[in-house]
Amino acid sequence: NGETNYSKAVDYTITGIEAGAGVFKAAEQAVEDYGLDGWEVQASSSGAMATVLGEAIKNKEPIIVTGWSPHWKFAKYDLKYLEDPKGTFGDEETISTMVRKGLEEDKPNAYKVLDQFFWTEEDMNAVMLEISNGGNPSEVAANWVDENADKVAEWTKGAEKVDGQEIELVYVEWDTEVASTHVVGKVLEDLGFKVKLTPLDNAVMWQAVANGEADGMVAAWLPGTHGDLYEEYKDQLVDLGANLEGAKIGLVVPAYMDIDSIEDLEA
Ligand code: PBE
Repeated sequence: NGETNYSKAVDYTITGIEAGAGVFKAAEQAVEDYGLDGWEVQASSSGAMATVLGEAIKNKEPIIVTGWSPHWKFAKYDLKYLEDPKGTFGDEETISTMVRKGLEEDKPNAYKVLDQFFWTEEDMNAVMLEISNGGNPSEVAANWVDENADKVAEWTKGAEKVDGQEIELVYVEWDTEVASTHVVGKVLEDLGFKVKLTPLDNAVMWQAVANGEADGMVAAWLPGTHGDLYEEYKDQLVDLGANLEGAKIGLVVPAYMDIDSIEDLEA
């Protein structure tokens, strides 16, 4: 049947991203949970995954990727999540902000902005799409901040200007996090901070905030995607809560594939 052909046609391979990503680990768990013996989740990078997905779609070929939303790929291509009746990928998630202990005392104005930072999937999509179309992340973020003064005013409410105080935000080079981190970074810069944005691997990002090497991050996907890292570090971090709601991870395929569920895949 068609499903068998799809499994064979993709060579029993799920096109993954960085091995440290939560969605990569969840995909490996799905292989186990759904008894997909002989399947492989191929480690790659978010950028390479997006390129391979684009090429497959251009050629109308089948492909299964580790996916997440918000993400510009849903605006650019007609895609769908495979149903996950066993719940391996979890339900709706929030993206949360985590800062180091002591930040509130050391840099109260930065703390205030990070605490108040909250936007919507639509906001994030606008920034992500422009970056995916070749925009420079800093420039795209600066334009968004200029054009959304009302929203930014909510985030900076009660925060005072500073004079060159340093602040370091860490992130992973996932499209979502490139967008959010550059926007928050720009807002802090406009307040007078000297902002450093440092891309790291996922586990290292969590560790850097937990041990106080970095000031904070806006890239914690919870409760599922980064649940293991949150458990490991939550006592060493200050959890400032959600900065975006309605995020999701899962296995994603082009809509032209006649398959609906992970259960339709065959070992
Ligand atoms: N992601 C994007 C990350 C979180 C943000 C879904 C690729 C992950 O899987 O860890």
